[in-house]
Amino acid sequence: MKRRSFLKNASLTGVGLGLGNSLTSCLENSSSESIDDTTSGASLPLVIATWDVQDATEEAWKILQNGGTALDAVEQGCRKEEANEEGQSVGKGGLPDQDGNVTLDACIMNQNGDCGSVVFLQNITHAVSVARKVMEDTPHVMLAGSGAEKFALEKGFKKENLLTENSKKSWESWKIKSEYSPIINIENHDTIGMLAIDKAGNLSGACTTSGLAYKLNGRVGDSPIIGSGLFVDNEIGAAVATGLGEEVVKTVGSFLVVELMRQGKSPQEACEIAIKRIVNKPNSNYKNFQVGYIAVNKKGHTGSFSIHQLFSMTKFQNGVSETIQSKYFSKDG
Ligand code: SD4
Repeated sequence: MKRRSFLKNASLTGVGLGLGNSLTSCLENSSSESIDDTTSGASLPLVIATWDVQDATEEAWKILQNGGTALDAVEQGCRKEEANEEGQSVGKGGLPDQDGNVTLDACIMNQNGDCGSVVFLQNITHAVSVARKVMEDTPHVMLAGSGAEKFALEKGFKKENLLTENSKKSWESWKIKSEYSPIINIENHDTIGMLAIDKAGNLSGACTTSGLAYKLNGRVGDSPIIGSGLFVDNEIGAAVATGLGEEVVKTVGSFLVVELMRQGKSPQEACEIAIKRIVNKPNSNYKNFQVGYIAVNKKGHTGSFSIHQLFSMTKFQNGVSETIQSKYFSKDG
């Protein structure tokens, strides 16, 4: 699997690397995807996901095509990515925190507005499925750390060492300088966020990640936080985020995108406004970090937008998979 790279670094203080590229495309030049201009419904079912994740969306599509639920589709799609050891920011093989611990964040949300989430989960590959169990088998929304792990083991999940040799080597090279300048998104690996509408017209979403590489031990990002990393409202639509989680949390990004759609914005417009909300904050350091959103509305119209270039969305619809380059805000790339 090949994904688009966008390299953005960020430090704990929000200072990161310069962008390095001189790029011209910007919001002013961009037009919304044509599908968003339509008033009629798009063909259903469909699934969209952050990045170029053909294998994961294909997995989800198979379920949708056979009449399965959006919930099963997003779970199975995300699991595909969690099991991919080459992906260094999701599931097994994810890059560890500063102390060498792989800690996972994930959440899932269904058409009834039910949700489940796990944060700081260790030793279990399929965090998204543990999140689903939290949603379905407990009276809670979120389980953390050792409690989440204990719960997963009780539910029959397998205990595994998630730190692969490859990721261990990357961590060991990082430790030489121990500078907190983690790569948020680069060729090959990223958080996966997935949204689907099934044949019955119901929406669900999921998001799973090992979070920022070399984060502080105990750090939790946006991905497992309902409303920030993911939000689904079966009446309106759904949204999911990727990028520097702290910035998404501060603006409750995915909920914002869905609420904008409730107010009549297209998915594309909603993603653009939510990105601008981050960019336009006083003293925003947006040149040094990336955030991207994807969204779908109840009619099946989709949108995506990011701060910087090279964010993409994979869409599987009508049996065809397509990777769509996201429009982006920054004139600098
Ligand atoms: C986080 N949002 O933990 C995740 C990381 C991510 O692309 O999406 N990286 O902040």
